[in-house]
Amino acid sequence: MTDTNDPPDDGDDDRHGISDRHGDEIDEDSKGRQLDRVRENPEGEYLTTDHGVRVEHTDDSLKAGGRGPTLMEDFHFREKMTQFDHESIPERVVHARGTGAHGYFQPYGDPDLGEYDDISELTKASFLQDSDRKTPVFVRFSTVVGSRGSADTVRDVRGFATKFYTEDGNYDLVGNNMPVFFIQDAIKFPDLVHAIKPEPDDGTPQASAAHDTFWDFASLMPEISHMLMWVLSDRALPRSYRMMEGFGVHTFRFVNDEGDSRFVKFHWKPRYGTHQLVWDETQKIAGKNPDFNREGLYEAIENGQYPEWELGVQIVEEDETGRFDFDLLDPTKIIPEEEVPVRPLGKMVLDETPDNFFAETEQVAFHPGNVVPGIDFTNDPLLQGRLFSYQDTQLNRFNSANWDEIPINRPLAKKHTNQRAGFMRQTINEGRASYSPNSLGEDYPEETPEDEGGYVHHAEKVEGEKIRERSESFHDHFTQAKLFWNSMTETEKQHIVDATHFELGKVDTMAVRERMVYEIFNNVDHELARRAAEGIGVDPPEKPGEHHTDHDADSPALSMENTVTDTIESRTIAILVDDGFDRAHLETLTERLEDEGATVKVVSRLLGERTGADGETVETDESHVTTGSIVFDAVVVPGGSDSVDALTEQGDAKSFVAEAFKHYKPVGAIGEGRSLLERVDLPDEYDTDGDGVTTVDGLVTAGGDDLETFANEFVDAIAAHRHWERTQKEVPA
Ligand code: HDE
Repeated sequence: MTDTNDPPDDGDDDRHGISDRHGDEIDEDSKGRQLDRVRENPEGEYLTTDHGVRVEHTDDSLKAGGRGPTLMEDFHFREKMTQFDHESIPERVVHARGTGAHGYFQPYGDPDLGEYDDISELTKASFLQDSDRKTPVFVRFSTVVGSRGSADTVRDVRGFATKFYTEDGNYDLVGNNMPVFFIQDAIKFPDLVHAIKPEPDDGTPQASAAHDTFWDFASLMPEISHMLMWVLSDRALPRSYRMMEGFGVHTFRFVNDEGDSRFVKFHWKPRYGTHQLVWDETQKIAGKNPDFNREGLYEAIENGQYPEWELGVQIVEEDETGRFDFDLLDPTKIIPEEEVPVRPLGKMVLDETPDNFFAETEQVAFHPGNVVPGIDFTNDPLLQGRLFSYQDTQLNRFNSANWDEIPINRPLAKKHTNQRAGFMRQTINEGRASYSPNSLGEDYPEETPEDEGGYVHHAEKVEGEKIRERSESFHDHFTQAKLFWNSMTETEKQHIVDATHFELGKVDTMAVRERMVYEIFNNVDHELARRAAEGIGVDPPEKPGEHHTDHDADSPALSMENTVTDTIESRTIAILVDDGFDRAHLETLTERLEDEGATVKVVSRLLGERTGADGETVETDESHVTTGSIVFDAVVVPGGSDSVDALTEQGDAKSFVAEAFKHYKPVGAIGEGRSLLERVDLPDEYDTDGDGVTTVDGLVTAGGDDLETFANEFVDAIAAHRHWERTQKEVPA
């Protein structure tokens, strides 16, 4: 009999030439193929009951006469309604709102591992060894605080959870887009989550930390300081999931065949760079398109602009931990990348969207305790607590210990246990013996010795007294928060200060605002404390707090400005037109931008066709009703006098450009298109009248017909992402 975990028995080892249901070539042991076995498509099929009986009529219940009562015997009605009544499961207590995608991980052939020769010297994890072997993955991205139906673009940490379906079993790397955490010990997690979630009396606010209980808690918990810097920074406002870093947060272990163990920190580096939205934009997007990040993920994949990350590790020998002035087991600390470089191991590509949100993204269940030989834990007290919590929470979500049997969670590796029962058991295990040892089943399933792949925990020596206390080595809460602040550019610092004004501005209790300024910010950095205080009605402190550190060390890797700025791949650009637009401008630019890997959308006052000056039409992709500049990375206005005359009369077109300007985005205009910029009343230094191509602070204009130079400069301006150097004037947007 076939076990659904078994690889298909086609026999030969040629991994190519097998097609999935879309006709695409897939690996024979891919997750897609495993999922194909349970996929169903109603095309051409009859509607049936849950038990396969064909349904003749589903629009009226069975009644005693047209105006009579509904009859109990209507099995179709009862079944349909019962299914409906039970079709929700509890949302995740945190990370409820998320989206996911399938893809693969592929190790590099000859990665630069510094002093180490090859990966096998570091770990025996098989999925990291062979550059010919792609391991299927499913990744779920999420916000933390908001409910399942909340908006994507809130200020929050983003979850970045990856399930690797390796040949040695599932490995879950359940990380975040920030490398540190709020608390040091898992026992504080329920307190943290209670404080940050909507307040228990009135259930507000949704998906936001900006309320009294969170900041009350924060102001009393100095260990939160470093994480607060991240959450108040633009890291909490990612432009898209494919443009954020990921981190394992805790220190883990790599273990090789000889049993040698080293400490590692996991990093995901995005191919498209680490980019942000601006705060004003995030709030508007939350109204205009609350699904912005999830739609962006799907669109990028469907356009072939596959999200991609490089997986890397920082490696520390066990006997080298003394070189740091913090404890590697403390999850509120990073190892600066300048001190210990991130060594690249391979890349992950997301190239397939799920077919069914519930069955895949909602039912996927992660657990940091899912590790494979070669990867092990440390005594980080936050990690240790997580090892309990995730199994437990899945029991709550699925109401069954068999959550691992659901297709999205099922390993590709063979699975044989002595568990055979429980709610919703899927597997039909044969045989009488479901215990170990047994003689009736010839002692199968049998244990695997370590050298044949059995998981053996690293034999760390552990000795201690039973105590409830925090290690001395966890006591410095401000040095790295200051390191983060020092590493920010002035723009990034200003964004952090602005964030304190919003977040604490929403706090009613003055004592909480004061405690945040005096007990937390003033111990991180005196200037930060003074600037924060000014916006929230608190007297700025006269001198630095008693725990502040004076160090001026920085880590350039922490600034989002030191990121990839040489590609426009997967960016979205709006072209604003009305009837009478210049076709050469539209077509030349569209072609060039698409060649560079961007997506171009024609935006106009209404959907439907717009007619160019040459009498030919173009289809509008989005109207001002359905979109806004907030969801684009850049905007360009082609020439064509009738088109531009019409645009200059439209408030929506003007605010489109004005908002793009206000949000520091590249704005381009060609020929007559420049008069729309004039109508927007930009600050004086942005002169748009020149003859040739002029670029100032991401504002690119062309007087003549030199489209090639225009396109080159516009592409560079988009690649740079946002133009913080731009002078802001009170642009009415
Ligand atoms: Fe989680 N976390 N967490 N967490 N976490 C959950 O598990 C928990 C922590 C993270 O897309 C829950 O299945 C405790 C750190 C992600 O399905 C729950 C502690 C990091 C996701 C849980 C932490 C994370 C979760 C809720 C402190 C980054 C979403 C639903 C000890 C390294 C996974 C679920 C997905 C989800 C507990 C701290 C990442 C309740 C007790 C640190 C990405 O089990």
